[in-house]
Amino acid sequence: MRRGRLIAAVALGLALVVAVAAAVLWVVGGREAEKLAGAAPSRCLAATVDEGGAHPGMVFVPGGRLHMGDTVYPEEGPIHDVDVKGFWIDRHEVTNGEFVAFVAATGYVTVAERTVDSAKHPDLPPEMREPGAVVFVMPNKVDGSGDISQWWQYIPGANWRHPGGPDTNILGHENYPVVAVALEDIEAYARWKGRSLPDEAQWEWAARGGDPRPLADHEQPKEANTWQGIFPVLNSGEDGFVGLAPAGCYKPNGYGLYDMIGNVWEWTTDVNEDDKARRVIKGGSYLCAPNYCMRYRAGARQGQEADLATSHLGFRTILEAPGP
Ligand SMILES: [Ca+2]
Ligand SMILES: [Ca+2]
Repeated sequence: MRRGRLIAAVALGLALVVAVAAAVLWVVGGREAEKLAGAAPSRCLAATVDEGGAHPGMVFVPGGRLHMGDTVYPEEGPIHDVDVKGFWIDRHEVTNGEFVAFVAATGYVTVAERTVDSAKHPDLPPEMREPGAVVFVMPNKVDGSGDISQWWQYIPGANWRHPGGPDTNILGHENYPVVAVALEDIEAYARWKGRSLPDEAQWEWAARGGDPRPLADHEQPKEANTWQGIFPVLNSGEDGFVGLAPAGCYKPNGYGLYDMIGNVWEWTTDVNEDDKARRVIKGGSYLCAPNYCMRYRAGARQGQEADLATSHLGFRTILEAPGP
């Protein structure tokens, strides 16, 4: 009996702690939303006037046969056929404004805001156990391109609210894509929205914009936020943005989807064949240049640790529902 009471008391105590923590997080999330609401509007987001329809903010992509893959890097081939059913997909990369609404409503804390699980990562150096994210920091010069730590830094305190590190924030950037989100975070977001995440074939099919085949020329696209110049030391910003752009600054593809190529890489649910702890990401980012990462193509792909938040990676959601 006494033991039962003790367990009940402990359970009640734990429930109270969780409730208080949730309330605090909800308030913090709410404040973040208030601050964002008062921030100066970001530019672009070309399709702010949504035409409505069954699923506002989403576009229906009809089904078809995708010639999946490409021929630039070995991991893209061989090109093979995949049948894809029709589905809805977000017109834009998910923005900071959309993510803050999720956090304000749920009190969700992202992976990059939590202490790293030492059981999962026993070999990490102490500085990488602090909550944080990997951030691109442009170097003045580099010694070859083999050592990516010359431009990627793990910065404690970097997360979706502070994408460049603790001294940065997202005020005025509500239309920019949210970054520094791990797979677990975006799964939670998609659940909250009643949606799911694209697999690689769905994402690639949507990115092709109605053309089932990879483009024959592998030129750097003009209508996408990529890197012009010599990565990582010289970026002319010819496309209008040296860093991230707000969502929807470039022409949409054939389905009316913005920034499938470039701006931020986007998560898919496909497990990477070479490392099961990784998922496939697609589309390349504002850091992709002809001399380093020609992955500004629908068929390009890269593996990414599922629990590592980075400053060039975001996402969009899908909805498997009947078309209009
Ligand atoms: Ca650019
Ligand atoms: Ca993108």
